[in-house]
Amino acid sequence: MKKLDTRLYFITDSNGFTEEEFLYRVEQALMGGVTLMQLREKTRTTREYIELAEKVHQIAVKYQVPLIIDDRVDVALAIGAEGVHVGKEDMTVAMARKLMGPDKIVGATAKTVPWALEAYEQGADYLGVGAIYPTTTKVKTVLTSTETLADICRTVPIPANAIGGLNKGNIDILQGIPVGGICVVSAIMKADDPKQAAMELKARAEELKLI
Ligand code: TZP
Ligand code: MG
Repeated sequence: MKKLDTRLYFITDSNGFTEEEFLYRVEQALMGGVTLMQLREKTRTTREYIELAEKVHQIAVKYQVPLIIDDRVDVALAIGAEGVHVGKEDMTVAMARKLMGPDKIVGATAKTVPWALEAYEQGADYLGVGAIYPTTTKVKTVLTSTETLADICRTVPIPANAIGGLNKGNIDILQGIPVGGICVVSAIMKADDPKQAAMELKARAEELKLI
């Protein structure tokens, strides 16, 4: 598996799709050049989460893209995923790191510099910072200013990705901020053509020298 590349981080959302359509979209996104992927499921039972994660992981492995499991260290370990992402309501970064071991990816949400530093000190490999714009994805979050994002990116020596309402038409707001990359759900998941959407988003981010 390739090493951590946070440039175009795609977070999935299976809501509203049949499993077949969801898995098709996941594969299309990978074909479009996603560099890191997170399976994010909030309402499935453990068994359902694991079953879907196994299917998504099989696809991700084909494209050599690490799969991160949202919230659940147990699910990540059970399916041999490459990593886990934890927020303030999940187990601490330190616990996730201890359980996942030194070689797996542990990501964390951070909305302030102290919070980002704490996550880094506890062993996080990358941070997700946002929401930069209001989002239509179901999530408990508040807006994070681009000033705070920039402070975090300049303070913490791990990649910090911008997240929240980002798409190819508005990522220019990140110009000049040393982000690790961009994280999106809807811009790819809900696109008419997820492969095309991923390609265009990556091209735009490259054009703006964000990634
Ligand atoms: N955390 C902060 S905003 C967000 C998460 C998980 C959702 C981002 O989704 P979208 O559709 O890219 O706005
Ligand atoms: Mg969480």
